[in-house]
Amino acid sequence: MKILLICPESRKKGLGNESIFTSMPVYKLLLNSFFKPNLTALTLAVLTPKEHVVHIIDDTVEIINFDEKYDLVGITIMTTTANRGYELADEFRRRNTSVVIGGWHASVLPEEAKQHADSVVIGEAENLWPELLKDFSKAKLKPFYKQTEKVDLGLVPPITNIRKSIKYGSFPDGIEATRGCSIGCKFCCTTNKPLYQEFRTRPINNIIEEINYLPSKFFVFIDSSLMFNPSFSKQLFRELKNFNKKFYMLGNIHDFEKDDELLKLAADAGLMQINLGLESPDQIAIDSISKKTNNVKSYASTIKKIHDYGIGVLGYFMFGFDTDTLETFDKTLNFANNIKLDLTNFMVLTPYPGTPVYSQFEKEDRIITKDWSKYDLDNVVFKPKNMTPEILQSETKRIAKEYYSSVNIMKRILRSTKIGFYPFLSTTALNLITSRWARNF
Ligand code: B12
Ligand code: SF4
Repeated sequence: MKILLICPESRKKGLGNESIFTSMPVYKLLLNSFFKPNLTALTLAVLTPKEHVVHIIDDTVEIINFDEKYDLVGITIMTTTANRGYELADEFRRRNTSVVIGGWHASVLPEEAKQHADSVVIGEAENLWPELLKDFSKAKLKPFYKQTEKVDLGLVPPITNIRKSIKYGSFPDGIEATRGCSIGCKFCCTTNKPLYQEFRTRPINNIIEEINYLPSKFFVFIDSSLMFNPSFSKQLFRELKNFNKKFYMLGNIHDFEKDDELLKLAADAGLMQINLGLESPDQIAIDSISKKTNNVKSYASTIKKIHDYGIGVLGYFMFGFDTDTLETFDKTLNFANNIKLDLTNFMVLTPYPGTPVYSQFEKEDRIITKDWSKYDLDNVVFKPKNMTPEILQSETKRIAKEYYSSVNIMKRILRSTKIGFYPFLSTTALNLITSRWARNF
């Protein structure tokens, strides 16, 4: 069979033409060197039995040729990419091509996804995708495939040559070392039990084998947090030390507070920037969303400590918690500057379907729109408690613009020269890229 896997892009509409910019050879060369399709598509590709041919299209940077004939099209959707995914699915089905939809959004709202697909995969696909392909080849495709047992991550095959053979995508090479999270922050999709929540680790040998095949020096650990099992992470970092790679990862700040060995091993392994969900400068807000790992009082000292090991720090903050007031905006801006983050993302609280926050807002009739394309952490889609949705939106934009003023960017770039060469490179590149987003926000 000839199978097409698509990663849709939420902001794209219509069937699309290549722009002058994206068709330029230099742009393609850049994409080819640094970016690949997301790990979801690569994982499904390696789970596909070898007798089938798999093509991957990253909708962010590629044009889909609907006239090319495929036996089956698989589309992965998050909430914000759901509408676009449905649009593409409808177009393929109009041309009599069967479509399967899976991913975070489809797993929570399978009946909705089914309106646009011949079959919907609910949950992780390691067991289900090969089974589905077998059924499809016998013309016995079921409407739904649901993961009922915990997936053993030893079943995730290492992604090897396929990264080199696949053209470009829109995301740096990703490596998955663990899956799931059991902290249970009320806004987070990993609370969607039992599909994604349970924390598991992959065999270190498989991860290392995968890293061996990475075409570029840079990669990202896409794990929700690579810190939930410190002894596993330490072992992984020890193994990584001789690879001469540089990487980003997500983590929880408390893990770095006291564990110097972890920091040292991470730095030696090539960690150039850690991304931390700091959420708010107010402990009361952190407590209200059950982020048990965060103690606001130790943010500044822990960030200093991470910097001392030559690692940059990106902090994520969210606006719109029920405890937030008009004062929260400037307070957060000053706080982000004072704790000397190298980069900050300011996001709007977003009630993703399947989360406790979604159930709460739904019950309180506070959801303003179910236009999923707006569920991108930039747009306000609910009624906040202590301000209007318009104020939440405009204040978030104002803070992002102030943080990314030219003067502030220069200060951060200069400061990062003291951390190390790679954190400086990363701080410079990401501040410039994110300032573009802040200007258009
Ligand atoms: C890497 C990543 C990205 C990358 C790449 C996107 C991607 N899909 O990989 C980038 C940076 C682009 C990104 C962006 C965003 N992301 Co993101 N991202 C992730 C992250 C960290 C890893 C995803 C991954 O590669 N997992 C590994 C693969 C193997 O697992 P998987 O995707 O779950 O797929 C498995 C199953 O779900 C299933 N499956 C999935 N799709 C399909 C399709 C078919 C056909 C089948 C059969 C099976 C199947 O099979 C796979 C194997 O078991 C996750 C959190 C996490 N730790 O998983 C968040 C996550 C997916 N992102 C999220 C969000 C909110 C966003 C943004 C909106 C944030 C923002 N504003 O920047 C944007 C939206 C981008 C856009 N506009 O299109 C949310 C999605 C929540 C939701 N309900 O939609 C998550 C879950 C984070 C979270 N905890 O809240 N993201
Ligand atoms: S710690 Fe991170 S991944 Fe885990 S529930 Fe909280 S926000 Fe989600």
